[in-house]
Amino acid sequence: MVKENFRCGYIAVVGRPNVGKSTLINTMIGEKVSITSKKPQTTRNRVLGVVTTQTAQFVFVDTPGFQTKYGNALIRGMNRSVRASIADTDAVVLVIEAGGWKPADEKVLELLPRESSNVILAINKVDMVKQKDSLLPLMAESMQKYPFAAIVPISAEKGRQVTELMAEIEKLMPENPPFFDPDVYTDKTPRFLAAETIREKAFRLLGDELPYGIAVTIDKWTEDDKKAEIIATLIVEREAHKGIVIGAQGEKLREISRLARMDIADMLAKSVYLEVWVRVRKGWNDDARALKTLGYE
Ligand SMILES: Nc1nc2c(ncn2[C@@H]2O[C@H](COP(=O)(O)OP(=O)(O)OP(=O)(O)O)[C@@H](O)[C@H]2O)c(=O)[nH]1
Ligand SMILES: [Mg+2]
Repeated sequence: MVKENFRCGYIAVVGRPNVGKSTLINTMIGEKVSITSKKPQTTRNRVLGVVTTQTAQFVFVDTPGFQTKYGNALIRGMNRSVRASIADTDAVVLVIEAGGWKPADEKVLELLPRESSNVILAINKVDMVKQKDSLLPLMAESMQKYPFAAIVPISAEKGRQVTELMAEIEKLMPENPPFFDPDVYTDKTPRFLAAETIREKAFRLLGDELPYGIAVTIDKWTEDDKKAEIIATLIVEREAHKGIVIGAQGEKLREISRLARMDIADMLAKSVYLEVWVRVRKGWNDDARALKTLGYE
């Protein structure tokens, strides 16, 4: 039985790269639906994270960090998906960092509809701020920039004030019956989440330059009640990158696989055998057809 006044809506979480959008969504959902890393441009696809309470069902849309610098086909597609998410959702949470507004944050602000009363500002990473009283001027400054429906300082990582943020979001959501089953928490398949987990480990373990040229495909997936056997390929852009990903005596690749296997085993709640290969595909991130086969649209 659906309660009267039940609310359900789509909420886009937007912001420049690396402000903590995916971390925030994972914290709100209480499950890992979106990979995170210290490096910008971690998220590439729109990912839904669903959480159902007694009174509402939140359908969060994680978006790639909005890029203003340079654009290959992958980045252009990522930016398109940010714009589309803003247009298609009932509410928007704009995330910035407690350090203050940056030019790249202002660019995201420009994407928002002028008159909307459905935008909330989340000021993230407050755990990094020593002077807590610097938050009040930042909140006042933010109100001058846009008529936010609410401004909530949070720490996505530490889970601070996240319940308060969700209460503010709930106020903006329309009355609707739930769109998803209450035990659904994402629209992504275990296959997609496994590929993303491998990409996350590569992102985290490799140097600064390499991750942007990395993609992952799942080539084989067999599963029974107790175990899963997965064969995947890490795709790199250049021949020279192959050796870096593999590392001396295969050390790097082994560590990427080991960490990914543990997370995937957790996710599937069964034992996992994971084999990861490395292959070169030149210029995949600027090639429309390659992007499509890799699941980036
Ligand atoms: N100290 C601190 N770090 C945080 C907090 N939230 C996120 N981070 C860190 O910020 C980095 C970026 O987090 P992500 O969630 O990947 O950021 P994102 O906005 O999704 O980034 P893109 O997908 O690249 O646009 C990671 O290293 C997180 O651990 C927070 O509340 N406090
Ligand atoms: Mg992200």
